[in-house]
Amino acid sequence: MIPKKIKEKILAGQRLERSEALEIYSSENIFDIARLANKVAIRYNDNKVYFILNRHINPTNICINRCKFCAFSRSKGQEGAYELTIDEIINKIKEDSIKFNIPIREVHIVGGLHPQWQFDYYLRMLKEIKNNFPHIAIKAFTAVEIDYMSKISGLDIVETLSALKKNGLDILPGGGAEIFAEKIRQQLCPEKIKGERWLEIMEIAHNLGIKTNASMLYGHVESIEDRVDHLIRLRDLQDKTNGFQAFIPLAYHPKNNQMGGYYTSAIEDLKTIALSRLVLDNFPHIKAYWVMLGQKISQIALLFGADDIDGTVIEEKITHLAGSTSPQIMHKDILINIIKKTGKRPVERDAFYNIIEEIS
Ligand code: V47
Ligand code: SF4
Repeated sequence: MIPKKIKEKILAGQRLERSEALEIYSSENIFDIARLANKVAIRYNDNKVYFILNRHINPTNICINRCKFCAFSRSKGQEGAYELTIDEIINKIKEDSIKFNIPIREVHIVGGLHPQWQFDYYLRMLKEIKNNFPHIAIKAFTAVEIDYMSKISGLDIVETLSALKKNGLDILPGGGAEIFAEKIRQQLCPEKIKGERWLEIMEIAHNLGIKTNASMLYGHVESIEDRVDHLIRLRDLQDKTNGFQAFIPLAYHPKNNQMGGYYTSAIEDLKTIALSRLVLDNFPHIKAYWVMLGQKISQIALLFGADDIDGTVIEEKITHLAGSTSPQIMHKDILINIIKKTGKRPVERDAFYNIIEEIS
């Protein structure tokens, strides 16, 4: 049972303490948790659930970090390693409207930390995409990649982000946050930037007027306390900058990586979505990423506090290589149908959450 005092606090719109977040998560009454989180979601976004026509592109899987949970990355020269040319990237975006009949509005670009690529390559990539598709927003490069680009270019983070923005970068995705707790992070990804650095880069991006997302990789070796700590650190930064658009809990996938373990359970997925909605009282959107949650759990997540189901995606490697059984692509009519069946109102959005169309 969730104590009455905590329920009243949530209904009055008051901020939850760490201990209260833990109490909510430990409750076995998932229906109570759902009702509360759904009420909060409605307070922020009415009955709307957002989706976007987007496509993912991973320019290379060659990465010097080799995080232990990652099934996507390869070392240079290893079987399966690949590098896309800028023309190949442009062609992928072109084929979306023709082959799949999807006029995409956003590209989501993340990849490995390539040992040879120069900063200029990333700038040209953005510029060429913008020149060819001026109407498509570019959400690209995690804070981990931004830190790496700053190292290879010799520029500081402000200069690195400013150059990327000048060449077409619109938004930063939320990846690379994993879990901030240092002890766990060391087990997951010892080579990766620390949680503090991830937050610092996001703060700089926000101060430059670049909106970003945030994520949390959950369901591996972290504790519930680590999850709550992660959420509270994000909430603290959002209090300062108000630069985060959406939070995406990323369900751990255990296949073909060094860590192994288990898939997350449905209960864990739904509770984590709800807890995110309840703790992140200053985040406008909570995303139920269907690629990781699957079509059915992501649909139920829309009744557990999520107000966004991401998009068409079209091609996804990171989760599929780690054992996702979701399809690669989700067409607009299916997204609309999933949302409608929850009793919510589907809303097509752009990359900045401007409404394109409310579907009745
Ligand atoms: O940063 C890697 C995670 C992230 C695994 O901002 C894994 O709108 C689960 O960040 N199991 C990339 N997760 C995905 C991501 C994302 C996705 C959709 C939308 C947005 C957004 C961001 O995937 C990585 C890492 O945290 N990841 N391996 C795995 N085995
Ligand atoms: Fe590289 Fe990102 Fe995979 Fe880590 S999660 S190995 S940084 S591609």
